[in-house]
Amino acid sequence: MPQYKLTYFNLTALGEPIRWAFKVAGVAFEDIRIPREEWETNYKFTGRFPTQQVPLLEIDGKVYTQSGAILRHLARTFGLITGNEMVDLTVDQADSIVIDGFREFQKWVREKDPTLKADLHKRMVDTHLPLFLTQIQEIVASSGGDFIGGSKLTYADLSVANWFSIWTNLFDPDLPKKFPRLNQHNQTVLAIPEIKAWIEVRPKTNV
Ligand SMILES: N[C@@H](CCC(=O)N[C@@H](CS)C(=O)NCC(=O)O)C(=O)O
Repeated sequence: MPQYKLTYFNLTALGEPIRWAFKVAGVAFEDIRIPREEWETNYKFTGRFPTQQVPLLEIDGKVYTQSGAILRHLARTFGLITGNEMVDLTVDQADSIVIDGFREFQKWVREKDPTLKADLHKRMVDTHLPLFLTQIQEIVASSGGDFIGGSKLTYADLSVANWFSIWTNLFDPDLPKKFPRLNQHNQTVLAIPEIKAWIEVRPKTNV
């Protein structure tokens, strides 16, 4: 088995579905967490980060960036895809919708002006989340099983459940009521023994 080292901030966000993939597969990895306040001074511009961003995964010392590429690589390696081309298209689609949601979330995170930040928060609650979550809920509801790809757990279940929890906590506590099928999906994924056990011991963070 290769040696895996994941470098990210002390956050869930883009790093957490990658951590969950390791946990579900029972594969050891080093979980390196950079203190956010030291990022720009001590890390970002050192040449160690090809895109000057995280997450970054080292596999036997070779560096890979891009959370989606990393997650899909692990999914193929650990069997977190269905193997059916058409079903996996739906799986990729759900994950890509979540990443569109991440980009809107990131605009809100980065905004410093309080008025503009409040406006971005409202747009997330009123416009972006309903649009994105309606699409994902339809995919889950028509999958024919508990998961996005039917009865098989895939990497997109990890990213969807992670972001559904984050968005419920930070944007709209009514998401579980508004999206009952996605809430059920969230509960199913969070109850997977390896994920449940990890959530109990993982560092406590706001995001
Ligand atoms: N497309 C990249 C986006 C990575 C990204 O936006 N990372 C953020 C943290 S979530 C980051 O490194 N922020 C610090 C910076 O840009 O200086 C991916 O999916 O990995």
